[in-house]
Amino acid sequence: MVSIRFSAITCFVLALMCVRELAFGQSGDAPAAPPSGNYVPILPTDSPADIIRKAAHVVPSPRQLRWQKLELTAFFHFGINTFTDREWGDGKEDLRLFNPTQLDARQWIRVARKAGIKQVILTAKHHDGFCLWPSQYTEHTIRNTPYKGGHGDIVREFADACKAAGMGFGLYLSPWDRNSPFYGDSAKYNDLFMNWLTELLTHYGKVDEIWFDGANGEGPNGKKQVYAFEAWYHLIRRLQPQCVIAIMGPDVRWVGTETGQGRLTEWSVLPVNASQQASIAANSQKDMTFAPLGNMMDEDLGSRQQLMKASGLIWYPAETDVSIRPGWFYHDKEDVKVRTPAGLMDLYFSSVGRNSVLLLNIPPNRQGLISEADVRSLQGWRKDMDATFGVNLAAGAAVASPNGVHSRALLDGKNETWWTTKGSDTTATISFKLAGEKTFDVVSLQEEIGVGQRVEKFAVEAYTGHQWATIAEGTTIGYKRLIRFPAVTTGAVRLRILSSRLNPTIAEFGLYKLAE
Ligand code: FUL
Repeated sequence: MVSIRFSAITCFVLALMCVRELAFGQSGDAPAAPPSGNYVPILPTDSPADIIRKAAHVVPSPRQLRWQKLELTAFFHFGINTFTDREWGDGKEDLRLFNPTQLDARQWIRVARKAGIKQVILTAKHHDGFCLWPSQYTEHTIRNTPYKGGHGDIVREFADACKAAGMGFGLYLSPWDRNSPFYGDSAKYNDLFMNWLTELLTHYGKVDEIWFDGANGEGPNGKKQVYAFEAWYHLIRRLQPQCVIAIMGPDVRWVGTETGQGRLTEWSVLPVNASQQASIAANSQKDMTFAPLGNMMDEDLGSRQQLMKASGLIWYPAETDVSIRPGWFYHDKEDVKVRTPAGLMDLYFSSVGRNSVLLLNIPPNRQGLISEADVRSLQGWRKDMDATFGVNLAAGAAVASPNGVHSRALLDGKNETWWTTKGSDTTATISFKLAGEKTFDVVSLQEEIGVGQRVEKFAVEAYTGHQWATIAEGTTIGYKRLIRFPAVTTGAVRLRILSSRLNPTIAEFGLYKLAE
């Protein structure tokens, strides 16, 4: 039964592939609509070439694509730990300690928005079990704190502030719970968790992201809690179908560190094994609802070699979570350790610039506000970002690529239009005759991931008067690849695509000069 369904889907995917290739070969206009589907099964009869071809056609779901384009998202770690000066509470905290006297979620959102952040996530409940909303399923909530005389609801204030500002709204809900007496009694706790999720997904309007982390400490009496991830995913899909489920979830993958460093080679198409495939088959062929397996910290997740071992392929993009301070929660003593604007710029290059979304934690303080030190750094960073990326020095260049089509797309500022090659070419050289001599030290490359991730190796060269010199090179591009190098002054640049899984599709090309 399962294999019949797989074959039907495979035929459909292959048919779509054929339609697309014909469209590519025929004209230089924008190619036909891409195939849809962020999952494809591998059949025992597939050759290595078939597998690579399939990998090149796996695409993000609409919710994954929206999320990827956000580039910059933020975390707000706030809760009882803010008042106990701890990172992990034990669930026994005196709730009378929780009393942010000037809390203003609109200030958090203003600060984030001015920094260019497009979506934000609040720790509705961290490992200590304290709920920032007045849940009816536990007494360990904001209702039993002095905040607003027990009538406060910080999830509500946060949701309202997001909606008023047009900011994406997300919630972190820790599966690990050090307060609940049910934790470790798997069925009972999973029911409670479903109730919490239902409250959060039904009382606060549209939710754009739910973030589950993987911590799974021991319950009372040393019992191990087994999380009912699949039931939680189904609930989220039913109540908030547009919501991405991050980290311990099927839509967004943890990059594997908390240092802010993404991989130099970062594939968004990853292999799934037989048991994950069975889980996908049991649910639906198109929408993944399995908990991620495998070690997300491995350096190589998606190379050709990894794909050869797969039972199926999925679109599973990386998110880089990192804090603006050493800790996730606010601590006075870390006011002097806030990342500088230059440090934040480094994070941008090592996360967004490596085919990942940045999730930057900005923890509100005990007053319930983002501290001055963090605000200053974020403003300085934004100023540098605007000064750097405000003007594309490649704009107005004359573009030529002998085996390419739709060259105008490279400089039109639109991700949805793209350059590609004729026939079945997987290598190409695109030359840019700049509008005069320009000085730059950053190159920005973007693939149109709406049709898949394909480029495996590239080089950028500048003409130095006598010859072409390599100024940047790399492997994957994906949604965005940024590379810094010593400043170059030249009137001619070329991008060489040296290897690609299928016709490369480049959406945008940019040259920039870093702010002084
Ligand atoms: C981790 C947690 O243990 C940290 O406290 C923090 O919330 C981080 C984002 O995820 O797993």
